Amino acid sequence: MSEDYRSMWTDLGLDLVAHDALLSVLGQGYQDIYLSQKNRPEGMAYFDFVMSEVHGLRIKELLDEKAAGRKIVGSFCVFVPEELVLAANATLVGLCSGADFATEDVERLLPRNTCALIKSSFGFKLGKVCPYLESADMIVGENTCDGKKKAYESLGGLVNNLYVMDLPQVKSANGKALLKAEYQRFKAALEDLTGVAITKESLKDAIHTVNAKRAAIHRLSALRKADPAPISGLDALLANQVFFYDNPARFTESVNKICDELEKRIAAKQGVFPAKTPRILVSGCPQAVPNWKLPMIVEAAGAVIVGEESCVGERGTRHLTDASGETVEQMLDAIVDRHFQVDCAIFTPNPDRLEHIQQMVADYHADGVIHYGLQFCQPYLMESMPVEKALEDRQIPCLRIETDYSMEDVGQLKTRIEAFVEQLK
Ligand code: BJ8
Repeated sequence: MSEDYRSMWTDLGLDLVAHDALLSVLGQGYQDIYLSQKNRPEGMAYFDFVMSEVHGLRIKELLDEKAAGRKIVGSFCVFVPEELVLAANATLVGLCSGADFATEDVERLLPRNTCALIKSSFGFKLGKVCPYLESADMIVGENTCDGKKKAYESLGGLVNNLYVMDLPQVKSANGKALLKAEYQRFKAALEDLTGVAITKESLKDAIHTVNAKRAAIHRLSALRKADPAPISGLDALLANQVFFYDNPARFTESVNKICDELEKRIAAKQGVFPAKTPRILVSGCPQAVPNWKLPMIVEAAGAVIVGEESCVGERGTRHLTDASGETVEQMLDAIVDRHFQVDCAIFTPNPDRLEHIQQMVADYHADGVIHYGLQFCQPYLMESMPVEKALEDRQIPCLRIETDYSMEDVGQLKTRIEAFVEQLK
């Protein structure tokens, strides 16, 4: 970190000892996993910098925004529309966490058999180590899976600014009407928080800003179709992770710069791995920073990850919002239309996800799929079985793994993934 941010962290109420421990694990993990990669695009230096300043400069920027009167909104789900947040003159940051912390304290509030993503978010709060959580003026929870919706009842007692959004579970007309009603309620809550009324001009601008971010990721994804792959799955995942908390315009510019570089690499047939390296699509639960366990194992086993069917990946970013509306109401409808296409496993039935996985296999020329399920995540573990069957019916190899954030199963995962990669060769 380029500056001493300790007084900033103290003011935010962080536990400096615990926070130092977290930063040192994060820094070491990043060093071992990311900085040891070979042949990375030069543009990844930006993301290395972002990661080195993830609790430093970015937090200072957010606090400067707050000092200038802007509000910070934290969220745990891609159903929280960034367009509305930006249009209300606030900044959205993702709060999902990818590391275990304060586990004993967490298990006094949540059952042991709760997924690692939920436990980790609680651990970051109870351990007082997350400056994003502590900077947020509003924290948005959502009624998606049972684990999240019940956990927010407890989280409400730990933070004083929790807003819970109700979400549909069925892709019906009623489901869509509920989403619209909830986005209208959220819009009113944001306007109340910021004191800024959302106008057609501010909403149109916000739609363009978020679409530009998504379009940059679409461009990056399209370049991953090339063989040899011009960027590792690890690096592409990092860009998808940083999507959730970087300044939007700067993020868009940085991803586009990497894409310019990747286009040249592709023209020169230059890859991070040799041509014909086995290509894998990862499908399933979101992988939040610093959860890099799976791509680290896959790419060390001699395969390359070419796409993520995940909310930290294509499920989260794949559709743009139609910006052609001329009224706030029309643009709100467009935001509903865009988000209602997200095929999270909380929906029942959820055939769109199955189709999307197969489409991604074809588009990214994947040789096989690894279905990534977090332990105790009923929606994705339940869907992993029909996903495996549908893929195998089409002779697409599929490996279902169920894991958590600990490193205890690395040896076992390595063995299974190496055997899977051998099968693809
Ligand atoms: S739209 S995937 S971001 S809910 S891993 S907490 S599902 S038990 S994260 Fe998600 Fe929104 Fe859906 Fe996407 Fe529950 Fe499963 Fe845990 Fe999960």
